[in-house]
Amino acid sequence: MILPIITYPNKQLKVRSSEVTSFNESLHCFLDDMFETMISSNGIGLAAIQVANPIRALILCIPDDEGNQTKENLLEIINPSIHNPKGSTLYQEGCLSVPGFYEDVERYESLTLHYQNRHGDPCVLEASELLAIAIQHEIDHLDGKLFIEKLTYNRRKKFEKEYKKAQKEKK
Ligand code: Y12
Ligand code: CO
Repeated sequence: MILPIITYPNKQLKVRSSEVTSFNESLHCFLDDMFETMISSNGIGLAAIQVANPIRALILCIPDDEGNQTKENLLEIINPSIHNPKGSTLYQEGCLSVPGFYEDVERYESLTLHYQNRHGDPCVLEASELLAIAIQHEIDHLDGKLFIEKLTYNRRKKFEKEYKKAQKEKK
């Protein structure tokens, strides 16, 4: 099932999501719905709060060399924590909850991720490049933060002006 994606400035996006404690059928169905929703919107990452569920779950599907996104390259990341962050990198980020806006954001270049999979098994992943950036972007969602909050004052002002204008034009 494709779920509606909440967009900025909806206040739900500011909520800090809660730890997942039940790794049951209902969680598995929800993760499947998140995948369908993300793929249907041309996304590569989605946090549960973006579809109005405040739990610490996110999915990532970085396209393979042929540009395909399949369940084979899907990561389902639950109750994540970042360890050993290193370096810094700039990348032009976008977000399904802030449609039509892309801006350079500074992130750690590499990190170690501790998380649980859909069965609650503990997992560890070494991440760099786009995967490390996407992980940080999605974990920020679990903490109620959007990438636009990392912009400088002037860039944020420019964003608010452009975004409001685009919203008006949509109506
Ligand atoms: C690097 C930086 C950020 C992330 C987080 C995941 N972000 C996305 O998946 C964003 C996808 C996106 C897709 C959109 O739709 C189309 O392009 C058709 C979009 O829509 C518009 O801009 C209108 C906006 C964002 C991962 C890695
Ligand atoms: Co996002």
